[in-house]
Amino acid sequence: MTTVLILAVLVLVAIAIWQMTKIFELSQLKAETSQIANDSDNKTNGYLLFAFLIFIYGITIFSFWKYSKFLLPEAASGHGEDYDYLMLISFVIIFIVQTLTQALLHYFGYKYRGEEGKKALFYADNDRLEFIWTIIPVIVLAGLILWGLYTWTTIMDVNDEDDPIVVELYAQQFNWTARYAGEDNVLGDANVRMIDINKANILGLDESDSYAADDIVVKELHLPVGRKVNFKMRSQDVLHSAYMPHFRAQMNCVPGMITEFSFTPIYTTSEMRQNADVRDKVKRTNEIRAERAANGEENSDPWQFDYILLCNKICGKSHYNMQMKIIVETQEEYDSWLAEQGTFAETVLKQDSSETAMNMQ
Ligand SMILES: [Cu+2]
Repeated sequence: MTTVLILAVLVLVAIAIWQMTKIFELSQLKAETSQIANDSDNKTNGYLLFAFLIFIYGITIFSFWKYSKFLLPEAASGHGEDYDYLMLISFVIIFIVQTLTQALLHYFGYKYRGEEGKKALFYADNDRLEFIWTIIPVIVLAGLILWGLYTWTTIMDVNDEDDPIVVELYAQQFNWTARYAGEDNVLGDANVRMIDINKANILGLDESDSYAADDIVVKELHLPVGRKVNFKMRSQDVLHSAYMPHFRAQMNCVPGMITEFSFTPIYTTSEMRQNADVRDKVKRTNEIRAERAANGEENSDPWQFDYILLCNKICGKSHYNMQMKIIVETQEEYDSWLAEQGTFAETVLKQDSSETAMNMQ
């Protein structure tokens, strides 16, 4: 009902404006009524171009001032700095070119506006000018692409140098599971066909593979700071994407194949919590949460920063909530945490052998 009323009011206002315009036109009968733009019209449009130019510059500056706080904080991985620098340089180049070309475009629009008696110059082409405005973008873009390719191949080079830890990230609708390779640092074979929910073999580890016995399956990812990690991604069902924004890392998880990504975390979780941008974000979030708490709304508990693994492929209805906490800590903290986790042999296989023993009795 309210919508109908609002629509009726809008229609009436539109009719009123139309009628008023007609009255205004009738009262101006003696004035110029030609549909052809005259010098004064062209000049007004020229000034409007400048007004639009100021508007786009203004909105750019406003967006930087208002929204740059939503960008990610400093990268927390070894390669993250190169990645961010490449993005920064690309942004700076786009920003400078955009500012200059828009100013020239609008200025020439004004300068060569239509004027009574002025005839446009017929100017077919100019090889030198065309060469200049072709070669400059070619050099800049080729430079950016080559630099980007170099950065890409460096980041994507997953190898066994520097004694990396091997961790599997297993994606399924709608959660993540991590598997550490254990003492031997080799992941045991696994296949979705070997999943046995009754024995809690949720990743389908091959029970006969000796490499699998010391594997450790967990629901929270712990990483030691300064140590390279080689991730191997698997998916149980559909395409997922392992996205760790603070480490500038993302890799698709594809059913039926193993994909890889490698990085070295350089700041522990507690160091990152001291980062100025992170503290600012936590403060802003907790102000909103305090307000929610005062109003008795949900999701009002104070929040503290943690690294996170998210799914970045829309994989189903609960995709938005497919995440896992990542804790980066010192080597000692990591070692003692890992020692507390049961291996595949201690959990699934042990249960298996005790069942067999019971059956034999
Ligand atoms: Cu997903």
